Amino acid sequence: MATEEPRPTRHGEIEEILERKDGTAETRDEADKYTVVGAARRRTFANWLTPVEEHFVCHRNDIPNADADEWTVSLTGDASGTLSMDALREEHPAVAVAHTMECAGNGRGQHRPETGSVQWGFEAAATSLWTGAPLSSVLRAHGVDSADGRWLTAVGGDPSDGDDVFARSIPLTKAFDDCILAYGMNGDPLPREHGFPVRLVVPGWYGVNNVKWVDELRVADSMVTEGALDRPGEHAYWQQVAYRIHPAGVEPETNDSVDEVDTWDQLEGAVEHPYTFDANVKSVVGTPDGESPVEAGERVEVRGVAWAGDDRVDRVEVSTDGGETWTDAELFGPDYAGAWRLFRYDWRPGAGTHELLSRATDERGRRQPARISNPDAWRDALADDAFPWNEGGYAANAYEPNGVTVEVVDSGEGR
Ligand SMILES: Nc1nc2c(c(=O)[nH]1)N[C@H]1C(S)=C(S)[C@@H](COP(=O)(O)O)O[C@H]1N2
Ligand SMILES: [Mo]
Repeated sequence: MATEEPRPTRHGEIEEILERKDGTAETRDEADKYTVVGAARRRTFANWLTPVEEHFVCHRNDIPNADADEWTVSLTGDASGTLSMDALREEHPAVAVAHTMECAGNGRGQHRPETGSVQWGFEAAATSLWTGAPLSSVLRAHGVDSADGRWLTAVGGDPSDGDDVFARSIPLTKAFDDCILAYGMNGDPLPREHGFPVRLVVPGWYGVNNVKWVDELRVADSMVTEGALDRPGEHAYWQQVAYRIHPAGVEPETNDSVDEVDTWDQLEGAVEHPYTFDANVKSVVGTPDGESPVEAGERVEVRGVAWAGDDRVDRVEVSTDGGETWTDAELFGPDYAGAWRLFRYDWRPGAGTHELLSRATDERGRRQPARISNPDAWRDALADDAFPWNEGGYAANAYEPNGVTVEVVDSGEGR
């Protein structure tokens, strides 16, 4: 299957992206398949809005050479018709949504033993304001009025050479609720690596659900299964095989539908091999960034971001002693569904080396686990304050691996 093969052209793509986006750096991809760059500096996580220059990029096939005047989206299944980019802009309301995009593989590089593929630490998360048209408006205009337990499959127009078509399904309830077809990012036209001319934005859900270069939207009773689409190639790889959370050596079962889409509820047992839908609760400290020492006795603002997919962030705690003691941080700034929140904490450190950690709790009382388990633990890890090591390295939200070591010096200049 071509999905398993390296892609030599990705290196050229990465170089071009790094030239346009100087706040990003390449991440190790053992399989040499993906175009992957992530936030180059921890300080990206000290801001609510991520500049496009610092927003990670992740995709499998070459970026299509799209002409917006020619590009169309086919509505298929229970939907019908064709959507042009002109119609998308002129016949539907323009809206903006805030969305924290996190690659479901963010944190994969923290699994021991290693899992292969893209070795992300915490650099594959970012928040943008995406502009476009509500998916509900587009679906209604094309004959779909209600969710009715159905699914929306979005298909990417990235060239797949007849193999592994990039198709992902989300429940139609989510599609109607807050998803958009985006043509703008942070007020600018959508850059080509982020999905020009049109991508799906699914607020609060893992990056993989946010299909770039959309050329088909299909409404059906089932999520995408093999042979479900009217085109050559494999249709279900990205939905039913990749991006599933399971122990080593397991082939996940194919489902037509699942009742529980909250990723954490699935992990707790609602689905045998969970799908990566909404993001698990997580946080990252942005400052201090550990790159230069701070002064003893001065006020140091510990600042970062915390997110929880479809759920609200209820609490963020900060530790400045490697997890021995914890203090509540203050949440501040914008509070939009599907986007992260800023947190802050005033710290007056004494001289020495300090390990800073943050851990967030969502509105349903689910707190980030401390570490990633060993490969045998699977679901039992959850009772042991650990995230289940899984073969694909997905959805990890442990806090210990994201800590920052800060040197505090007494230069005699402080008070
Ligand atoms: N068509 C298409 N859409 C795609 C992908 C892809 O390979 N092809 N990659 C997905 C993954 S895995 C992620 S994490 C996000 C990343 O979005 P970004 O590159 O805009 O940050 O895009 C998603 N959408
Ligand atoms: Mo991803």
